[in-house]
Amino acid sequence: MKTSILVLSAFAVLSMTSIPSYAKDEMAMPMPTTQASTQKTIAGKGTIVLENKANGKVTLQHEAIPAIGWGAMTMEFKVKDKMLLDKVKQGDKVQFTLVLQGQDYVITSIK
Ligand SMILES: [Cu+2]
Repeated sequence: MKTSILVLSAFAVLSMTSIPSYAKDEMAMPMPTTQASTQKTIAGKGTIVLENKANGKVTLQHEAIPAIGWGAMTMEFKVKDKMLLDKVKQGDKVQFTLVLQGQDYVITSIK
């Protein structure tokens, strides 16, 4: 008797926590859930070490990005559109956003 009450309340807690988050996702993005999770935007801050507009790449010394478990580091990113690099130059302090594209995080905005 006690056990079944425990199981029932555990189930109730699970459904209470999972249903609202699904509902929220659907309201925010009218996309399939699988698509939505890969298109999640991550925000970061950093300094431009080297911009390589010709190749659509930029090397950033970025601060920690806890959302994806990264510490601070210097690394090269691809940019989604080379035009994004028009308004930035070496040494600029920037804020940027990333989305996961395949295996790589690609910069979708930088300023
Ligand atoms: Cu990094």
